[in-house]
Amino acid sequence: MSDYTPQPENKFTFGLWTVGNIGRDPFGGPVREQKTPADLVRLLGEVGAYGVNFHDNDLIPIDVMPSEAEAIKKDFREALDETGIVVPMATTNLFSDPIFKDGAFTSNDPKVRAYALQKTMNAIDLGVEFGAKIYVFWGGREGTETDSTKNPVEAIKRNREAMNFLCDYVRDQKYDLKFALEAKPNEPRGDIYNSTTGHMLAFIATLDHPEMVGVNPEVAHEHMAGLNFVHGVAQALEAGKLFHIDLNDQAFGRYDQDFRFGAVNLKSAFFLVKLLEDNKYDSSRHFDAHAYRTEDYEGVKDFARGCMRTYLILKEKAAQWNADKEIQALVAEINADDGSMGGYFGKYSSEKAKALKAQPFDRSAIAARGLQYERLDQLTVEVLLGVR
Ligand code: DIG
Ligand code: MN
Ligand code: MN
Repeated sequence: MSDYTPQPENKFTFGLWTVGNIGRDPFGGPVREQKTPADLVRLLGEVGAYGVNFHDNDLIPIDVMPSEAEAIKKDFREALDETGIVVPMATTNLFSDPIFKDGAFTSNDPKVRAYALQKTMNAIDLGVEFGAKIYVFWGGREGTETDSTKNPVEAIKRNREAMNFLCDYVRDQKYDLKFALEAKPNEPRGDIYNSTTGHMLAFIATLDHPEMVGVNPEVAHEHMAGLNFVHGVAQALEAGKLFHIDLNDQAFGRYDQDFRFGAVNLKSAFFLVKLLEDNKYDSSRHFDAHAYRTEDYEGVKDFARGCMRTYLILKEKAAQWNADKEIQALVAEINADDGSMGGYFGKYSSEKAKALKAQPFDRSAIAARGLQYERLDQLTVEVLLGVR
């Protein structure tokens, strides 16, 4: 049994906006004082995080004077040096300023679309300055409240044009940087384009440089769409496109709750950790979440520690599941193969097709087999409940 202390190799990261969330919601103002980026880095150092991520304006407020920006960056750099915290990912805030009220890259106003490209290029420069290797795009305002306002085909083309331009910017600058696209079905817009990780994977395939672009799936966002998050992540992994991941939790059928990792759906969190660890996922484990509005900064630290502890406990449970003799015997039985069908799989041939069309099958005998999934799932639940 480990003591669940986070280690650098876990690559646990938090955004400045997560532990720096001051508790505003649509029905109430702040409940915590705003901390500086440097102080948030120190808080993350105290709880044992590996890295910190930021939107451009989390670090440098949008209208700050250049001299103040330099002072903020200096303080931030000092805190990074002091704590050893690194910056694996950066992103652009293309959703807070009123100019983005109707989107950024998909806005109907070409001035907004052009400004969004300028802001993103500057934000990419800032992220690279602090060592970011992954750049996330979350198009929070790229959507509509009514489809009378925008041709959805045109919106896709505008999104693609922006992505292609920015991929070429990164290539032109010779930055060692990859893009990770983050989907969300709605909120703050009534509907957001490229609403799930699956949509993003399809969109990436249409870009000029798809090799530079992957996905950043978020638990809460796929749950908002009523989807099995583990299956979406598995599809991204299998396609070699899981460049980053936003871990948190979310009750189905709710607004974006961004709860502490594992706070709601422990079983799906377990299967997610098992998938990531079994597949030796090696990028950041980013907790894009925030503490309850009820908390002070000690509670924020409890939140951050809880995210990391729950991940490490579930990582240990996954190893236990993989080593459990009764479970593994069942898994072997479920996947038993007498080799008799082997000649029909793999690459197609007309001989295979001809032979398979002649192959007799005793459907009722095959269907009569009991698969023991109830037993396997109960054993899984008992691993999670700590009684095995
Ligand atoms: C929200 O889930 C989004 C923004 O916070 C940010 O752009 C992205 C980075 O993880 N997640
Ligand atoms: Mn979210
Ligand atoms: Mn996110």
